[in-house]
Amino acid sequence: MNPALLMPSVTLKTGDALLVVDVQHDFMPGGALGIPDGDRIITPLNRVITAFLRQHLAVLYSRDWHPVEHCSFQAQGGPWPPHCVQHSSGAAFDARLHLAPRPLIFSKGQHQAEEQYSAFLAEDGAGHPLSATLRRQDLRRLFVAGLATDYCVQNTTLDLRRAGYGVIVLTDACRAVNLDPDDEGQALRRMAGSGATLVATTDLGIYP
Ligand code: VGL
Ligand code: ZN
Repeated sequence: MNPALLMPSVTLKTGDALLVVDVQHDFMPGGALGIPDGDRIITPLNRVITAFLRQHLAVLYSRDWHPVEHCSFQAQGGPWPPHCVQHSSGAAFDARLHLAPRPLIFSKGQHQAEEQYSAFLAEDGAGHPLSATLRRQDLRRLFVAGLATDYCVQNTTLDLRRAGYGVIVLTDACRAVNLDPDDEGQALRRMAGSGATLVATTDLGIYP
């Protein structure tokens, strides 16, 4: 039997987009809300970004983008230390992350009184949500990678699936906060249960 039938690799095609979730300084080890091994996603993620750009496929970026007194911060009664405050150095993309030549950037969590883990309705500077971009550019299948598996990656994936998009989660290019040690496993199970495909970047057929 053809081994390719046993181990199908995912091939990129028209209508695919890569969504790079919250690869920001504050989520890296040592950052305000540092995620264990968060920096280990950079190398595989950059390889995938390069492959998408080479094939002229869309690469979209979300960022957590909070006002100084955001409701998710502990001083306001929320669960998190202050992080990703708008225009702060901690909110900047990690310096090692490849940015597309004219990156499309969608911000979430900008409204003081709302937590927003999902990037699905995140807005660009002009207020247009990511969901409108997906529709306008006829993007039907999203490859999702970034931080954090148990928050933004999970919530975004579940929203995309509810809206009927194909989702492929790049597991080696994601890391979890794991407030509870099982959070990552639970997030992966929920995403798979929603119909998302979980694959490693090494299964993308983008390596020579
Ligand atoms: C996130 C925790 C707090 C995320 C955002 O984007 O995954 N996690 N704020
Ligand atoms: Zn946040």
